[in-house]
Amino acid sequence: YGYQLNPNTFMKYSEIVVLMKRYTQVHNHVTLVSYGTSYEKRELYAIRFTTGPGKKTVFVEAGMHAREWIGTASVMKIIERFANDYDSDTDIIHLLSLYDWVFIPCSNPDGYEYTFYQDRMWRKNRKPNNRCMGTDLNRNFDAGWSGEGSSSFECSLTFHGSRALSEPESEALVRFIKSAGPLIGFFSIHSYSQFIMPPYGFTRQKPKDSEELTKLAYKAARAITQATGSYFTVGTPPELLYVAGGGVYDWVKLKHQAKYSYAMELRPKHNTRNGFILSPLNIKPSSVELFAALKTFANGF
Ligand code: ING
Ligand code: ZN
Repeated sequence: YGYQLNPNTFMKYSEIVVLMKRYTQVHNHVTLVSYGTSYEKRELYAIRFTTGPGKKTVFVEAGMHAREWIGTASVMKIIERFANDYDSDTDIIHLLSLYDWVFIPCSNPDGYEYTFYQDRMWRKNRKPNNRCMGTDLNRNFDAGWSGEGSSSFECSLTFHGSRALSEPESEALVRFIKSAGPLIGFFSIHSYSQFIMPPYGFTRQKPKDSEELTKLAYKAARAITQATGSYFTVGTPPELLYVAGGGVYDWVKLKHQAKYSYAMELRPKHNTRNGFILSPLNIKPSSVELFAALKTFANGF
């Protein structure tokens, strides 16, 4: 039993919230956390799964960039599994025996909503600046903030904001991460390109444990290929894309001591044309890919 997602549609934020509330109502191992409010006064939600005290937390965040719908949808499918199958699915039972799990399916709900009704290609949040709307939330955190790969121009897609954590969505997320207890893993889910990216994004330098983190990323990439046949490339943002300061996963690695901090780019592959706009038929396989990766990571921490 349990509430089933329609596998064939991308949900609006209001539908996502309704579903998460239902999971909390019918399951004791599920808690919905309202961790703040967006600029347009939407509640920011995280959903936590736990089957007992004393465990470290794996934290998965998606939807920071409004147009990257597949991340939100894939995380919602995984949330559905953690909610409904916690006593029947041996994978879920095992993952919940290892760690507590926190998921944020949509950390930028104002932007996300805007992509449904106004501009499908919107990326930033929706707080106005003097000349243009919105800050790139993944350039607004306090790790290499305002450095290379971000823009001080308000109208840019990668505007870093007036100061680190100038935006209600990033400020609330940092406060919530700090309150979430010791993290073992952190995943920032984006699209697209099919990449698994160990830290860092803000510099070409590598953390001391880079080799270990990279090895585990290769293992996760192989698990994805076994699960669906898709290929994911492993490398840091500077190696595969560009240097980009102010990202949340760098902040978590650098300032919040979560050893295993990764960013992922989900379907479709790199250099696909219009890759943000993809058929909902991708939701199921993309969630299978993300799940295969998360499972491999959790077993390898
Ligand atoms: N890609 C990410 C971006 O924010 C990234 C890549 C992740 C850079 C983490 C730095 C840190 O640009 C997308 N598609 O948004
Ligand atoms: Zn993104």
